[in-house]
Amino acid sequence: MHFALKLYLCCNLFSLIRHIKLTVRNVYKQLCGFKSQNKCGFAVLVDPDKIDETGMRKLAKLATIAHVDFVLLGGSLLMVQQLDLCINIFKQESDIPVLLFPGSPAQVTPKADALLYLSLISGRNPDLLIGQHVVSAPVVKASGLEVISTGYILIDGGVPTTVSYMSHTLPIPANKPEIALCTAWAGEMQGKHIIYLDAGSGAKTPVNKEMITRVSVNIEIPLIVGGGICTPDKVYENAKAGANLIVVGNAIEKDLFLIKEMAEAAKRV
Ligand code: 1GP
Repeated sequence: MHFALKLYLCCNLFSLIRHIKLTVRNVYKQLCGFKSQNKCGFAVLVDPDKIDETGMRKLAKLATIAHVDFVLLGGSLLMVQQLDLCINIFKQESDIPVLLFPGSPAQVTPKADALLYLSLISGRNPDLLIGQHVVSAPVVKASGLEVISTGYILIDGGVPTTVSYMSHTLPIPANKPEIALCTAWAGEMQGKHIIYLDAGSGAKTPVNKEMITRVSVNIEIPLIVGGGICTPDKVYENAKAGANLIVVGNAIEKDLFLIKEMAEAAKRV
């Protein structure tokens, strides 16, 4: 074959592969797909401080087998600086997109696939509504990450959580779905791409299904739910109530083998 023709075919092939990769990696499109089809995906939250290399490899393999949709990476504090290392290890073992769920601007790295760009809209702490975003804007802009503007809403989970302490904010009472809905509406009208209802990591009481349904049926954007979810039944209940992505961290940290049952429970809806 003529050299120029070979080169042409080769370039086309590379651009096709790149196109497929970009399409597959479009996290927000996937979330919108869940919303429009009334489906629910499943994500595992990994705190880089609480996992070592062997654990990360094991998690990546189990998550792949269980068809987990996303891995969220981040924590309120990072004691050990091993975010990039975690992503590298995970990427060696799995194709699952990694989404940053940062506790601070220091947790932004271009190695991930997307960034949940969190605005704590249930709180009145200006630093977490806009302040830290301004400070981190140059790094985020240069990162090339898919940025997903997230209206982050903290719901009372029955115990004080790290996020409410660290953010100096009061969570919305669990029995006030109307406050959660108005907060979600405000976020949606401000242009947030998704809403995240979070009872906080390690919550005693997860977000209740009445609140999930109230918010889910009244907004057009995808809804993520997490915090204190410990059983596949609870995953199923929340998915049925209208969540488009369920996030579980602690329960899977304690028992990695819960991944499969939980991911299946979310997808049963
Ligand atoms: C916390 O929603 C996540 O932000 C997950 O919480 O660790 O309690 O599952 P858990």
